[in-house]
Amino acid sequence: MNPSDPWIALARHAPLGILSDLDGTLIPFAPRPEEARPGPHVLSALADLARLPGTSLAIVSGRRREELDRLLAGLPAVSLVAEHGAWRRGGGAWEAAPTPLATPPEAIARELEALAAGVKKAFVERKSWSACLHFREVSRREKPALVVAAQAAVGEWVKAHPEYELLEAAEALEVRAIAMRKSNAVAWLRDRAGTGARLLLLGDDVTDEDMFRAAGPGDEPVIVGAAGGRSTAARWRLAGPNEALAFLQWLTEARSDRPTPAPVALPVPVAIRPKGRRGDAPRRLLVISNRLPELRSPVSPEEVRKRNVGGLVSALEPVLSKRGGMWFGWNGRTAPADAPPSVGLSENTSPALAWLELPQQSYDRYYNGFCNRSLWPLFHTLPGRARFADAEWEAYVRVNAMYGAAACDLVGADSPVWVHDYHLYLLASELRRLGHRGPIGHFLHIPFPSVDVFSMIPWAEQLLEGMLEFDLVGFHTRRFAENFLQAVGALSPAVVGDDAVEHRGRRVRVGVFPIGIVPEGFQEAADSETAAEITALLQATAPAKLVLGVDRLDYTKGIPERLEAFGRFLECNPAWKGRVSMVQVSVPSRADVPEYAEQRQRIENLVGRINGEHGEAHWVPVRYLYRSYPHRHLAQLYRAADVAMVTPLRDGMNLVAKEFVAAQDPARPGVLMLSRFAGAAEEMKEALLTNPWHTDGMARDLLRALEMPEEERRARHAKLAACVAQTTAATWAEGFLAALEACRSV
Ligand code: ADQ
Repeated sequence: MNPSDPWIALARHAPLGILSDLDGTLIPFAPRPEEARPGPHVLSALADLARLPGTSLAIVSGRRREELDRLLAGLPAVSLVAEHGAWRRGGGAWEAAPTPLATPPEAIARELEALAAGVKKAFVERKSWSACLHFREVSRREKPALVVAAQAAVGEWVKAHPEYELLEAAEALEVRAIAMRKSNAVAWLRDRAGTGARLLLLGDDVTDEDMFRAAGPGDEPVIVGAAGGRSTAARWRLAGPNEALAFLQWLTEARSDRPTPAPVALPVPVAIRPKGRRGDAPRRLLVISNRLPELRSPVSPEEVRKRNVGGLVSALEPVLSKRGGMWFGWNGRTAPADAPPSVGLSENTSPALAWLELPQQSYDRYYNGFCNRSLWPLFHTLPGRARFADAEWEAYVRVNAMYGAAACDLVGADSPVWVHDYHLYLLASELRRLGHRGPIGHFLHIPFPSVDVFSMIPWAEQLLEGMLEFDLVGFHTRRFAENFLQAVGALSPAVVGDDAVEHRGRRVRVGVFPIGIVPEGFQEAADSETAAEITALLQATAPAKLVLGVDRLDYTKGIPERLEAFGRFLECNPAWKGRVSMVQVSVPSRADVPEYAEQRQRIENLVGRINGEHGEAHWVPVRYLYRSYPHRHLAQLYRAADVAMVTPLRDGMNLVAKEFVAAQDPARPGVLMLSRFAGAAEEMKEALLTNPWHTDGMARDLLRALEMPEEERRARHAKLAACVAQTTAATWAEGFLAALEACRSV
């Protein structure tokens, strides 16, 4: 990837919002604020940028309204935000940001003015919700006494006015209303820019950090200058105001229809923040997964169709939002090969998010390589699909180290850390090495295979060593936990107990935590009025009975095997032709891994074959939808189905099975056909269990499901519904976290 690629992508994105500070960012500091002013080249660069279609440009500053009006006169297309967000003007007149504050800082402003009065070149700048004492030009002899006296006065005043804070800026000291932050301007500009906007945020000083922290995963926060040596929430850096201006000019060119301009000094990633600053980070739960969840709602029908869904997000997001804490993972974007990985933070989401951007080559080898083409198939006991490469294992080790380095100063050293899935097995040893003291837990969302299969991994021992650095290791089922304990017994010197392992003087707990869903959500959605597109789908299949498949498009989900069984069913039971239709909904997944593209092809061929062999003018046997649906729509499909075929070749749990049960009408429930090899089968024994490897058997089981008497369906459903209500997303997460916290006290 070319270093300019992310910037060209940003430049071409519409809508685009640009929010930039002025002093220190676009113009160099001057001894007195009134001496710093944007020159003609700055003004014309801003005018050119603001003129482009689909572009919203705003200048955000600590300065007063009148000053901004004066400095940026003649730029009507540029919006202005004054006094750190207290006032804003977008096109029309200035308006005040909504504020809950009653007391202006009048008294403390007078006190500071009294202090400044006796000191040459000290002065106080008053604003609506702040007062700032400037001492840039005060003599070295007088400065320390002035600063100490001012700090003491402000310290006292702030104690009585907790809605204010003391801010120590470069050569100035400011008392400012806490509510007046530049982050307000981020939300304001995002609204003005319109749905789907990405934002470019430029700033240089400590007040701009609020704006950087408010950046979302699609935004690009850029720090201009050295940030005074402090750590920054920005993800990119530009050397100074001249570079920032050149970059904005480049952006204007790149955003026009003209050929792509030669890159100027584009922003470079801010390296991982320096370590040793974690003393001030609070103790709070840190969740780490390979990829961050998409918390933002999809904004277009196209985004809804392609939305990346997964069981982990469905289960963890509601619990974590309620409990607080931070979620850390890859942001879905890659950086050039030679760039250091960078981290970003957003505190204004729920949960708070922190993200890592990985170098392209490491990502390819680690994620598409070792994770998806070695561990994923092998852990699903499909060794024929697994292959191993030294370079990919090395990338796995390297990327685990990058996650560790980036994660270790996000939270305090005593915080509990919950790591998810097979991507990050080496993370605990890395965090320990960097001084983390709190409990670290790991939960595996996919099956843990038998020791014979596990030991096919060339680095099986190293992986086990990594797993044994956690304090708690959790699995969906008893079977997977036992497989793990057997592997430890066979491949490591650790002493194995029933639910713990003793290793190098440490105790590693091993627990079973079956994941669940939020059942009420599916019940309520299924009860609500059916969405138009689901009604249309159901009308197309009526009056035939409906057999439903819903999965990520993944070879472990057994979709071709299921289609084969449906075809066999029609061959063996011709009387059912025209009386049953199958709907298979597959959400796109890992489309850049070749096996997944092949799988898609295979499914499409099979659907064509079955429809060609059995279809009639008035009846389509299989309808195949390669898309994602919102959960509300899925619930309505589940409710309408007579049979759900949830038939993975192997699966950690499988949440679709639980969602289907939760969405049924208890008076007339459909039948759940469930693979014996799904983790869910350990709990959901009242489902019609089936063997996805046996086409004839599955076809017979489908007949049994379609013909099952209502009384039997109701009895089975009642037991299944009780199980789904008992093991939920909340019991899973709370159970794991309670066990993790308990590790500390031992
Ligand atoms: P997944 O392999 O992603 O998760 P699963 O548990 O079935 O599998 O969860 C899939 C989720 O995606 C469900 O919430 C489902 O509703 C949703 N989904 C599937 N198809 C969809 C579609 N077409 N449109 C919209 N949503 C769709 C991994 C493991 C599983 C384990 C989970 C949780 O592989 O075994 O159950 O993690 O631990």
